[in-house]
Amino acid sequence: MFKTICIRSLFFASVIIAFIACSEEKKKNIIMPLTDLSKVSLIPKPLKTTPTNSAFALDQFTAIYTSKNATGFEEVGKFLAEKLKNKIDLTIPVNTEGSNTVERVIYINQSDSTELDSPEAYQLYINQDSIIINANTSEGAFRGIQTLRQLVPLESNDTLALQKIWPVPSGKIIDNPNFAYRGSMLDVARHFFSVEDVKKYIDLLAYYKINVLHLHLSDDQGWRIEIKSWPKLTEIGGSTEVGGESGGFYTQEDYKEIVRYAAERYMTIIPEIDMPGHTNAASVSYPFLNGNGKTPKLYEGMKVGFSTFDTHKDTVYAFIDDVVREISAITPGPYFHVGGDESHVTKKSDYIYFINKVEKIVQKHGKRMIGWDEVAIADVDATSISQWWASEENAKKAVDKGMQIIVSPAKKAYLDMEYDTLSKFGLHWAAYIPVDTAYIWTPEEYGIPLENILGVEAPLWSETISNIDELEYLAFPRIIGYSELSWSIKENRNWEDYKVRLADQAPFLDRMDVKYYPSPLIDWKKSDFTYKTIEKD
Ligand code: TNX
Repeated sequence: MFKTICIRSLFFASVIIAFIACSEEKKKNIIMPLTDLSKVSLIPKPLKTTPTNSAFALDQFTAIYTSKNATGFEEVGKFLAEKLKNKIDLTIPVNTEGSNTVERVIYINQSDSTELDSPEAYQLYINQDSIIINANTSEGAFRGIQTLRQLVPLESNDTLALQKIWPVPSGKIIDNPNFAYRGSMLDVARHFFSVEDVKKYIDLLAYYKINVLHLHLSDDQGWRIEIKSWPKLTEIGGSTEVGGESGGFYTQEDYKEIVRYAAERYMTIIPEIDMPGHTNAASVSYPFLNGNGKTPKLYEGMKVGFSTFDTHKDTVYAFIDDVVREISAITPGPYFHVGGDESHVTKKSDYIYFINKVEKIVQKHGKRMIGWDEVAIADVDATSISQWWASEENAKKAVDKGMQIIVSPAKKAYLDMEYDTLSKFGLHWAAYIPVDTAYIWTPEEYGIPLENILGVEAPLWSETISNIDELEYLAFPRIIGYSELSWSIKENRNWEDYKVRLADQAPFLDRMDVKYYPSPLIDWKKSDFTYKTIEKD
């Protein structure tokens, strides 16, 4: 085994040297442009960037190689090739053997260097003739290639050179996320979003190194995931949505496809079944669940806080056990979100009793419980996680219990808040959140001790949005700022600098057909950057 690895490494090292020697010959007549790697509009901003002011000449003679014995690395190489094909229409082979047309390499290397001190860390070395991405894990390599995607200019040089060249600015990037949990939530309960819509959102989030998508799968207005042992949940509970349209739901196969697609992008899906409140759709489907003393009816409105499970029936916990078991079995990630917010018609003692019991059910099925900040009033374990959205008192209780906290303050991080009074969609019960307000705050200094912060999540509630264009209007560009707030260290975050880099995202967003909100605070760029190469006789 060791011998094979050595021979392979030697093979790749010699391949790189041979390419370099050979390409020096052919490239003589092209002068690469002066570049400055530290000025490229990367988001999220990397930990450390050192420019060397030259460029790698990406062209048709470039090939991608990956560490072959390292799990997932070849797939990361293929993902990069596919994305570059889409962006610049260049076909770059991955791990081709014995090709003599290859002059330059992008090498995605599994490295055990101790400098790579987290699974998502990577180093990117861009030289004239090689690009090397070092990472401990394929996850780190995946984050690294997102940076590389952002560095490749859309336009090739337009000089007299014989072949098109896309100069990639040279230098070194050392990068590592500030927080391990960098998320967004999508509410598919108030309005249903198709598997295709969710995949598009996942693609956009992954480009900005977001690694968690939390799906809010049930609420008063709809139940959105098939539970085989309780089929009426989707038959009845999935049949409508806010405004009275026809709703919808994911079959377990659909959900698995979302999970698979996310995993391919190193993103964890967190399922949420909100309870004991926000449960009208479940109670309409199976009225024995209902605990508010009324006859449940399908609900298409927006007000919340009127529903509750009956917290004293064993059959309710048997039902919850089935739901958690079926969903956990098709969820590879470590978390199960139980909601727990705004249970205004559940007595406090009943609420505590309920959360205590449900936490144990979640643990029995091998998951860590997450709940909105209210769950901290129950006797929850330190291993459970509180998602802080509103109450400082609850956040403090969670800290006292030693819990990890996901920072999602509604006044700063809610994607469904209107930008301003002219916003086409959104609510404003917490605040107006223009693009600068969304970015100018410091999760590290928001009242939670650093050691309790798991990360940052930006929830997108969907009462006012019913299709992907409307989703994009609220999420973009603000989610791009949240990616930086959770990935980049605070010393690297600065609004004046960020807003220029954000302006430079417009060509990407346009290419991806994202209907972002064109905030007047940003001087949006119309075209992508490029570098001119010069040809010499
Ligand atoms: C509060 S945030 C809710 C949701 C609503 C949202 C609208 C939270 C845990 N609960 O039920 O959709 O406000 O902004």
